[in-house]
Amino acid sequence: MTSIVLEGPIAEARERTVRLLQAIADILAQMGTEHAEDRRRLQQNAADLQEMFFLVVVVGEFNAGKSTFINALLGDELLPTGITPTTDAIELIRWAPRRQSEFTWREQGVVREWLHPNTGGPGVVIVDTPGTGSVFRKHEQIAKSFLSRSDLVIFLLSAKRALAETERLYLELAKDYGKKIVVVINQADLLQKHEQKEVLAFVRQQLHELLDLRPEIFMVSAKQALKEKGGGLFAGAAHDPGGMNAVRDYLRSIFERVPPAKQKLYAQLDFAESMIRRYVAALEAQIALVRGDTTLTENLREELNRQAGTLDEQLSAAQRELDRVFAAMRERGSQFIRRNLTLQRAPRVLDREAMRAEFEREVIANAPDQIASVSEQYVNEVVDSSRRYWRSILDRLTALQTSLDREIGRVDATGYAEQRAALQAAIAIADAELKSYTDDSLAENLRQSFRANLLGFSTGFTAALGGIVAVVLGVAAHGAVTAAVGSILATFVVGPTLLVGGGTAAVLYWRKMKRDAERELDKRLSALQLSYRQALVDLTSRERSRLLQYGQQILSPVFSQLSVLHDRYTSQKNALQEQAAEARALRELLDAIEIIVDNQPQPK
Ligand SMILES: Nc1nc2c(ncn2[C@@H]2O[C@H](COP(=O)(O)OP(=O)(O)OP(=O)(O)O)[C@@H](O)[C@H]2O)c(=O)[nH]1
Ligand SMILES: [Mg+2]
Repeated sequence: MTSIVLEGPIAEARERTVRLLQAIADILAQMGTEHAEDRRRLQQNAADLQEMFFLVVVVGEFNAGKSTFINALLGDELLPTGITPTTDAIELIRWAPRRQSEFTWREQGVVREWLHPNTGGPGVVIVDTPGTGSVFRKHEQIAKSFLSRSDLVIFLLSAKRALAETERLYLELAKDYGKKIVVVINQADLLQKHEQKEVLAFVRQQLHELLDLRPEIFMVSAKQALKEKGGGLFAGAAHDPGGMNAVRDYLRSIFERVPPAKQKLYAQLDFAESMIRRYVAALEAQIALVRGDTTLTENLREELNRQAGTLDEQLSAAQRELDRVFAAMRERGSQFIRRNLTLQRAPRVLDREAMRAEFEREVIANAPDQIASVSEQYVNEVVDSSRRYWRSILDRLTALQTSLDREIGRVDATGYAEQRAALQAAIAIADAELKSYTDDSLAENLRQSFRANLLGFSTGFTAALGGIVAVVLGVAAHGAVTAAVGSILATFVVGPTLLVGGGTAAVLYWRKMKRDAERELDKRLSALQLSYRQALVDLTSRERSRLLQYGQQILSPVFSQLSVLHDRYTSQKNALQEQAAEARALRELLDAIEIIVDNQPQPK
């Protein structure tokens, strides 16, 4: 015996739908803990589809013989039966390849679960309920919820009792739920043949008049049938004194009518697809967010590069200023040489201290202040622009963080936690950088090194000048001639002889000496000027590399976090889209399954 519900294309579609729902649940599990509720629903639906694909619920007054009837269907005395109200919880008999004689609590004290191979096939569940009107109706709500989920309601009446009020209410409820209802009149053995006919006619009339129902009605003796022990739902007994074979045949025909099964699968596909749509949209929002963050971070990096470039202009302006100061000093220096390197004044030149004082007053003059002000101004510009820069970096990072925080509630908190940590590290470093500019060590260092260089220059040059003159006059004490003027000394070594000779030669000699002195001055000033320029360049490149280093080392983790997130979300989205394709394929499979149109009268 076959059943379309349990074998063939519907069974295949059911298996694939179960896998589809589980696959979506697995993807949600990867997406974080906050989707637990949806995941649970998906898993629940998958389990229902697998285990409770076809739900047959038996209801009726206590003692009508519901449990006995189910045992007769199974051909096995599985459920307890008794003359007093017996069934005190909902009994759920699930298909399994092997009988299990012990039940387990599916829901403690409320729903018992049995496993039996004769329910009809995998996915078919038979549900026994405490009798209507019995003392065990405390599980009313749960009984009703099974009724609402059922695919077939078997209404069991006792042949000895008229339709009770509670039964009528239950029938009405099942009818309202739009359920397929079968009525079974049990305990037929207690009646004579002609009485059976009368009862049947009476029940048929009552159902019609009171409830406007025209269901299939069977008359059986579950007690007798059970004695025969037919081999289960689809294995009718050869000898059938209880009349159960007719019920079995009918149930099988119901199972073969696919529409309810197809509709169930369609409903699950709708459910799966709406889940997929919802989560794909969420992932797309997350991907867009990551892209936005990536753009923000990229802008930051560009700003870093731009910032490193902006100092160039200030640097060359400062250098031009320095050059002007040095040009003026050079001019004053050559005047100083012209004025002092004469025969008359030569002896004065030898007074080193006086010469140095005069040189500092006339040549160096206010150059130190000018240089200090140029360098200070430049340092200030560097500091200002760096401060501005770090401030704007901080602002942007904070904006990024705020946008993250706002989105975290909506999206994947786990993924963003890592991203946020990287960002916070970057913020802390930018903040420390910004604060480091509050003491002006940068300016002070530069100022001090400039001043020291300039004083060294002044002493050095006057010593050199004195050396030149001393050599010329032939009075040079060897100790006075510093190593610094060694090269000049060589030029002037013949001086005294020429001076004694006097005349044009002497004049020419003085000219040459002045030229040499000017050259010496120029050489020294150029070296000094170069060292100042270099100091500014060094300062600038130190700043620049600080910024670039930040860009590489600090922003990189933020970047790599973002790309990790981007990849993760994209692969999750792809996985969901694969499942969407599977759902579409399943829908086509279902569409193609031929259905047997159910011509049986339907309730309602
Ligand atoms: N004569 C006769 N007795 C039956 C038949 N079916 C059940 N009984 C008896 O009726 C009594 C009640 O049977 P159960 O199967 O426990 O009835 P139930 O509807 O499950 O009752 P609750 O669980 O209390 O709601 C038991 O003593 C059964 O032996 C039948 O076809 N003929
Ligand atoms: Mg019972």
